[in-house]
Amino acid sequence: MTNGYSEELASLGWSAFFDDQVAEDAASLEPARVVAVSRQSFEIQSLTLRKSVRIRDAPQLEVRPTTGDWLLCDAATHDPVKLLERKNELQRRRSGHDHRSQIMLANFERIFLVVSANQNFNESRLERGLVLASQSNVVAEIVLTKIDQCSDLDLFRNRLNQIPLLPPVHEVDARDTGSCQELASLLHSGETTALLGSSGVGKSTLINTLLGKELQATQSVRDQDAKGRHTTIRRTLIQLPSGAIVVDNPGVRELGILDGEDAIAVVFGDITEIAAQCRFNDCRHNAEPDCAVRDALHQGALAHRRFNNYVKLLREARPSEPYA
Ligand SMILES: Nc1nc2c(ncn2[C@@H]2O[C@H](COP(=O)(O)OP(=O)(O)O)[C@@H](O)[C@H]2O)c(=O)[nH]1
Ligand SMILES: [Mg+2]
Ligand SMILES: [Zn+2]
Repeated sequence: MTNGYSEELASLGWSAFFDDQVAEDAASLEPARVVAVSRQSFEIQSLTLRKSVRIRDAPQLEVRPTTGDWLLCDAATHDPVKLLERKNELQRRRSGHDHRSQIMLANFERIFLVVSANQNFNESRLERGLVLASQSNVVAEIVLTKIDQCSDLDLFRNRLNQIPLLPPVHEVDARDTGSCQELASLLHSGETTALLGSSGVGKSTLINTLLGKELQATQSVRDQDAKGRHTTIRRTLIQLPSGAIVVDNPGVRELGILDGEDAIAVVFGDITEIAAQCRFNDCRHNAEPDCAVRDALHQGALAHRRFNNYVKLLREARPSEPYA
């Protein structure tokens, strides 16, 4: 235990969960957070320094560190000696048949699902993000950007309202500080928030606005072009003046789901509930008699799009199924 750890360490995200993992006799060890990861190295930040460590210079680590990890380092040499147990992880399924997962981020408190109020808006992608958030045991909030460019905001509000069990929505012009004030007030010192959303929706813009300066490169997308270029290559923890930590992520479209069946059941709780009324408890909602889900689809109580996405995500979540 680090004897009543400091507020400074807490502002990096340290908490009792990590403190409890430090042995009594570990005075010679210093906690450091992994703030960025690239192919062959990672960057750590402790109370005393920030430095880059090559993977091959950290042979004592059994697991490859990911952004957000906490390490214990030798207080004299600053070499990482131990990776602490993660509070949670954001994992994605790699494409292909090998159904492996990749850990993108560890130890975070919240996900902002960023979507834009334009033709890029997509309910199914949003639901995918909600499953990822539920799978990593954090609350999600939705950030609807580009409201300043939108001539029919009610259209997007209605589309959002039609998604059952939706978390709170924050409408912003991501370029405007005043517009992002309410959002900023949600972010507390030491808490880590991951931004997820397709390329071009305004994640980097939002981070710059919260920071009050241009740190993240933003891209000039032609808004008619659904595909943006990837400006954000590395995931880096960024500390705001308030002490809150934010981290940019690649597009949610690319984030495959693996082993997320429980999370899917939660996010699609409305379907889970309807399915409980089917005559057979292993009903596949295809051609079985007395299928409550098909009834709900026929009556319009359940949207076809939502049901199709539910089926698609469930199939993807099963490791035995290949995923393109
Ligand atoms: N008008 C307007 N433009 C925005 C807003 N958010 C982002 N943009 C613009 O959209 C483009 C893409 O933003 P960027 O932050 O790079 O998207 P990212 O790929 O999600 O990081 C940039 O040209 C931004 O200036 C917004 O709320 N309103
Ligand atoms: Mg970006
Ligand atoms: Zn059924």
